[in-house]
Amino acid sequence: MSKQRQDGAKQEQLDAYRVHDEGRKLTTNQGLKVSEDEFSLKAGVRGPTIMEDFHFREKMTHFDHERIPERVVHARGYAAHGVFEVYESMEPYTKADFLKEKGKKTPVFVRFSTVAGSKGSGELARDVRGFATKFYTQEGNYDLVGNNIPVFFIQDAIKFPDFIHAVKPEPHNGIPQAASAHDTFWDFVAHNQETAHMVMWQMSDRAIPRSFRMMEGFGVHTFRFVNDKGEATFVKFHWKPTLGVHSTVWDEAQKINGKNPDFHRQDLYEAIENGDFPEFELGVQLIAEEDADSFDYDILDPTKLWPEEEVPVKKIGKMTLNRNVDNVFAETEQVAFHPGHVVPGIDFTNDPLLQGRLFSYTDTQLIRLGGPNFHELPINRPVCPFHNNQRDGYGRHTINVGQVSYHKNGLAHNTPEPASPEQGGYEHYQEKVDGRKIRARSESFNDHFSQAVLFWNSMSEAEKQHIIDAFSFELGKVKNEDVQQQVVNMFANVSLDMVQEIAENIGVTAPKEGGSPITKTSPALSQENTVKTAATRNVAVLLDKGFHTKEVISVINRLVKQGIRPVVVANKRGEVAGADGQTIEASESFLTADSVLYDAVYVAGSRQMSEKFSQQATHFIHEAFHHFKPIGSSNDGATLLEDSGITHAKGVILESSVNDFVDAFSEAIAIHRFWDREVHF
Ligand code: HDE
Repeated sequence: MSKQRQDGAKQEQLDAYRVHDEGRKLTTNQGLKVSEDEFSLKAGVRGPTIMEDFHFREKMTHFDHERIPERVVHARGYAAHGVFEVYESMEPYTKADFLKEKGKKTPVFVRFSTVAGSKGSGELARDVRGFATKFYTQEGNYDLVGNNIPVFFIQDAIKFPDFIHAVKPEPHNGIPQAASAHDTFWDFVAHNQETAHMVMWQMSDRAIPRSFRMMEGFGVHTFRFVNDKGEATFVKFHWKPTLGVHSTVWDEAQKINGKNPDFHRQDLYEAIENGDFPEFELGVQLIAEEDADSFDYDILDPTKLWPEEEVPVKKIGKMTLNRNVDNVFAETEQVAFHPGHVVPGIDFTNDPLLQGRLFSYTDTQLIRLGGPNFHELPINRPVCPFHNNQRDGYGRHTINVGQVSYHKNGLAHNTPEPASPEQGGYEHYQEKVDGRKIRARSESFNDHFSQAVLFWNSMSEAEKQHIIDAFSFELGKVKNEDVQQQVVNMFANVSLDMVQEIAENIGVTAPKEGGSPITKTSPALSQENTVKTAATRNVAVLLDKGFHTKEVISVINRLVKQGIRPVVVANKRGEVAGADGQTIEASESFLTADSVLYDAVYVAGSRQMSEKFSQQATHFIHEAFHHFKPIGSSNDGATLLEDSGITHAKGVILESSVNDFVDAFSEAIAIHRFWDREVHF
């Protein structure tokens, strides 16, 4: 284990709830020892089961009630514990205690998710990813409930049920699962053009991440920091992964969904078990109140981002995920996030999407977790004390002692805490609000395309091609031609070149007019400019009987030294003997492993490769090549690369010296993908 786990206040609290069942005698829930757990109580060995069998009834009843409703969105999720540590005090901007002191640590719990699919759906869907963080601060829980895309589809919460209905499986036939490639989603897009910017992101590589560990996170909305003096600053939150932002390719993603629908959760789980603790730096973009109107977009519009080149991201701390959950249901399923869980120093704005979320999240927990006491579930409990006059309800755990359950009272002397810095009561920012009641959208929210264009302009050629391919796939699955045409016409506002290619691919009329005069770019939006490192990447080592022992062992050891994870794949699992008789254990066979599950392929081969090995390895290499992955061989395996005709291509590494090979191969792994192979799907 490379790094030490730091268990804080939250883990100590959870310890009180953790139960270890190993070696324990079975009892009923009432503590009665049971003598038998395989046979129900019957009237005679071949007779009917009888009502009196309280043990059977208890066991079966509990089982019958095991399921709770899945989240209406973000049902498919996976979570981990960790710690957040402050780099730089934010005291000038916020009185939030957990951000005030350099070095201060706060326990966190993070749940990553897809949005549209149900609880058992494949994790490589083309979709937004949820990135929800609960900070267990000394002033109460603060939830930063964000996504991996910095903007959203709609501008007003009242449209959320419509949007989700449009993207979920169509109600008349329940198809398709976890996919936006169908008529109702695109019909919604065409009729709600505020979706344009977000749809560009969704059609980009951001929507098919390589790993939860390699995604950015965004608070999306504009929030407020409020300092001790009551002064406010507008703030947007970012999570920046230290491993950089990386994606899969769409053909690969679809195959992963079949080969390993748990690909993302397994990646997160194993990284944490291996001590490769995922890290994300917390960044803030700040805009002073007086500057709020000086941008060419409305800073309260959730379909707009603040380009990082204009409003820099200040990194203020780092989150390290260092502990897997013990029980997925108790922790990952029962965790209840809410953008309204704030602490003093963090406040809301009038973003109409955020305002609506403040209602929805408690409401949804009430149905999902079955009543108003979900805050008492171990994963949801704050680490600071909590007291009030709320009482009773389903599943109440707390035994509130005493006769008083009301405010104001003279008998118990429990009062609110004034909002002074010393006493710490929460005070809402005293924003002056004055207006007529009106159902309308501010005109300043009307520009739906400028930032969609900014995004498009900022993409590399490969990223642009992926967007065109994604649109062509998604619209290609749409059956209604009017919908296809409307979408193509709509996105002519972004780029004429883009839609002309899409139109051609799907067989509708290519718009002749459109495009945008905007030439601005934001390099931070392109994944080409992200952090590049080979650390924690997995490499399939394809090995056949009679391999060059010294060389292969040396390559494997050197890769491991660089933090890379080699996985040996052979014709069969188990020991594979090298040329000198020494063996290496293959943990996977060609039946259990698949090219799409690895970041790179090292073809170790052997001097006399078997027919079976050559065939399987060639297929493996072929797929890796078409997914633009690094492929390498130091010696024996080279013939397979030569036979595949790929040795001229970038990212195909052939070196006979082990040192040179490992250096070049790791560099290629860090680059991640070699897009200039010019292969399109
Ligand atoms: Fe959510 N969202 N959302 N959402 N959201 C939920 O709450 C909702 C939005 C996000 O891992 C639900 O507990 C409305 C934006 C995440 O448990 C629900 C609107 C962003 C998660 C809900 C939005 C998010 C949720 C369903 C439009 C990024 C998963 C289950 C106004 C900033 C949290 C639940 C977890 C979950 C409502 C839009 C992020 C129904 C009404 C924008 C990460 O309350």
